[in-house]
Amino acid sequence: MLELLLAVLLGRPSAELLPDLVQRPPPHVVLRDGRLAFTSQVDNVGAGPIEIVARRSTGMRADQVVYVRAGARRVVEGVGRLRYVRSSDHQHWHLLGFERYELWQGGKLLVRDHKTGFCLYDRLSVTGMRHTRPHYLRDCGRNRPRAAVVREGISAGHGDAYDPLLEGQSLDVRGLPPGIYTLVQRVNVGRVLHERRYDNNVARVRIRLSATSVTVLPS
Ligand SMILES: [Ca+2]
Ligand SMILES: [Zn+2]
Repeated sequence: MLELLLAVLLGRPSAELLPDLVQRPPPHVVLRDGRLAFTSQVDNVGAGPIEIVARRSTGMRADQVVYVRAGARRVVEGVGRLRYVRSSDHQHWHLLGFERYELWQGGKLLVRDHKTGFCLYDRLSVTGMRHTRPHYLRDCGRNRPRAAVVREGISAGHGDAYDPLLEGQSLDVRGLPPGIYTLVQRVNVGRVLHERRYDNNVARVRIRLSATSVTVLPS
């Protein structure tokens, strides 16, 4: 607390351990049943976790917990909402709107995603960062639609990735003519989650789309 007070008084950089989310370009893009399906990966390369907590008493409003050195924390209220999702591969609480997917051509937005949200957890370690044990597990209040509290997040040095086979990891491209398009993936749209920086929150890959296949072009 004293350290934080001094940092404020002296105008030094914040003692807050802010996360820094990075949207990685998708290595896998496939065409399946008229849909462009893809991986998406978000790494946290910041000083602290991205942590979301939601309580039944506040209607599952998502609050962000920002950790401060010396064990203190600050809660940023109302950064989003959690929704309980039931489908073949999901039975847990999703943070809505964590990532967005778009298909562009010539400065024109053609298709947007309709994904139901994301369960954040420490799925993989970020290459080149200090290795720590996973803290946020793939739980997200699984099988607890009446949960009193749900906490999810991505630790610093960990990443979360989504498989193209999962529901919502695709865009409807039926009716689009063959050509070159840009697939855009964004994390933390609207900058509602507090981060160290935001300029690394978008990934763009150029793709060549034909009637039967898709190729990722070198950037
Ligand atoms: Ca960022
Ligand atoms: Zn899910």
